Amino acid sequence: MAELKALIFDVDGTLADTERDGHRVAFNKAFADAGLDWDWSVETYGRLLAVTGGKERIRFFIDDFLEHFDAPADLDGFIADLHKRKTARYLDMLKAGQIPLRPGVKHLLDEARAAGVTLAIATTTTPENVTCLLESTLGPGSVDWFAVIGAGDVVPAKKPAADIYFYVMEHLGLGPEACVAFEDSHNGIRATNDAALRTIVAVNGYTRDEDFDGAALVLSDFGEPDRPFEVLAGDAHGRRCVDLELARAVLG
Ligand code: XBP
Ligand code: MG
Repeated sequence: MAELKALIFDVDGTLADTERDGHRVAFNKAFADAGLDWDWSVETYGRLLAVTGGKERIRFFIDDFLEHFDAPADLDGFIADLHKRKTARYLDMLKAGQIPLRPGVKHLLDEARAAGVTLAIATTTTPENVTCLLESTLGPGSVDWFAVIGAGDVVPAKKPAADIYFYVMEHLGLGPEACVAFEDSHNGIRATNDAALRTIVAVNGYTRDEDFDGAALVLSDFGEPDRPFEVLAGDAHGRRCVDLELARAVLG
């Protein structure tokens, strides 16, 4: 039996259900702030989520969704400015407490900390979004609960590339045999598959019908002792919520 040494968490859609009512709303506020008539509906945003990274997503929208767009000479600069505005709007939403952690997440984090199991984050989102989400939901100092936070542009290729997971394991000094990853999306499981990480998926409204081939377990959410998760695929080993016993069983 391998020894479980670390839990590696994706952020958006996994630690918190941030996309539909968080990032999407912040993007739309930024477009309005910039005087653009762009407005991403829930449905359009669901299609745009095929591309990870906010800057990359804006570019995808311009290239594939707009009939016509008079691109400025410095398109990268234009996109970077829009994304900066969006991040500011998103941070305001986090600071206002508008985005909670998903059920069962804090319970698992607390259990891991008490047991001395290392915590880490591997995400495509912007680093300050991570810091602000943790501090607004878990309080000051919670960023220090995580030994490594791999986020955003720290790697050349975002998910579904496995770069961010290799980055985090390298900085942890651990291999995939000692870690369990937590994801929410097809892009995420593609990344963990390529990093040879055993992965527990907690789906959300946008990702429920995606392909999670390779996941050790697919769940409705992390579950809580009094509100068990629903098992969508895989063996939950008789557990009712995601805990260290389940993570160890998944690691094998
Ligand atoms: C999800 C993403 C991010 C967010 C938006 O990241 O793809 O791009 O949608 O955040 P993950 P930014 O699931 O890996 O946490 O605008 O900061 O990219
Ligand atoms: Mg995610």
